[in-house]
Amino acid sequence: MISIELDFSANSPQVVLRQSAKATPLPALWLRARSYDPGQRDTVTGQRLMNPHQLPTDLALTAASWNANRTQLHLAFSDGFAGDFDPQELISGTTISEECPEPQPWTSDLAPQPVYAWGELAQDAVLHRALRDFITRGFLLVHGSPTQADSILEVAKRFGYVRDTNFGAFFEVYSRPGSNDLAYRPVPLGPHTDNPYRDPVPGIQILLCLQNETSGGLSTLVDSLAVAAQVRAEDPEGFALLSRVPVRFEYRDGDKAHLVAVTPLIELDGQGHMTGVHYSPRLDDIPLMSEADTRRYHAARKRLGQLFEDPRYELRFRLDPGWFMMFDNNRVLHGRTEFNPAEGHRQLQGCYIDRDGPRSSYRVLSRRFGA
Ligand SMILES: O=C(O)CCC(=O)C(=O)O
Repeated sequence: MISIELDFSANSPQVVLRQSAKATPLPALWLRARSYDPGQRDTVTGQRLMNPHQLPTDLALTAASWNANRTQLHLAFSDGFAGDFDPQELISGTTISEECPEPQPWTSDLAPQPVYAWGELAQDAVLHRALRDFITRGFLLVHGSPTQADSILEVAKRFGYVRDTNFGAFFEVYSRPGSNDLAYRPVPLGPHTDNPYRDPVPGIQILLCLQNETSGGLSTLVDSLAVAAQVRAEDPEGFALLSRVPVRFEYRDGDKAHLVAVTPLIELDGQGHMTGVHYSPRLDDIPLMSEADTRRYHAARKRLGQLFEDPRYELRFRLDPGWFMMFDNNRVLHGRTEFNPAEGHRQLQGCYIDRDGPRSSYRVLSRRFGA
């Protein structure tokens, strides 16, 4: 049970968050910035009309009281502001939340897999479920989608805003000699994340199959969260190195593009939680370290690479025309097996969208469904 209480035992009143025996005082500066008074925040957008950074550092509460049925707190502050506060809003503000479900790491035995029919995603209730799966699992498989020359853009717009790059708004994945990326040759592609040389890295990738007449070219997906958890358990020091040592990633395309980004292989968010990897062994250079650190780093990276290729972590499937896979480009590595272009055509189209699109739609739909 969590509640808000008032404490008058000191010189100035205190608002306290009570969780069983634990009492956490809520600082005056924190409270003052959370005011939803119409003079402090725009009533439509909820955006602040005042700048809390300018409040006096020694701001204090001067008075505090409940209304008759204890649904509102009336607080007065030493800068002269006084207003009403909703205790439930204060309680929810005490935890920093993205208001999205937590990731659920998976391995090759994932069941059921998040598979949806394109037509059904037009229903908001189905889309809401699919978005929840996408956020928890990091990928979706969808069948029955259109396969016209630019259908990928229609598909992408269902989930977010298309991210244009030097490859264009979308790119064609079929075999052509002399092309500007190994993805456009029939060679096998080990598990990787796309474009680690970009800043920011594309958040989400969609790969839509338009034609597939070959027996090879099977698609693979691997959850880096599951793999890295294993590496962390086996070698915590190695995991720490992978999340700390900056790696240089580079891509050149003649005089059209020269992209360079420097970032650790394991990606952590601002709160220290792992969100994914930057992983493309074709494109990375590690910095100069001592002999011992280089070996330690190498051992951890080698183990990570072994597990990325381990069938216990991998989903492997065939994309037929009308199927697409959409995946978090940092969390879920993708790859494909070799194929023989002499067997027939294999054509995929790909594009990128930012990570925030599906999360935004999920929150909007959650509000609508009262979830
Ligand atoms: O051909 C495929 O299935 C995958 C291509 C790929 O990995 C990419 O475009 O990044």
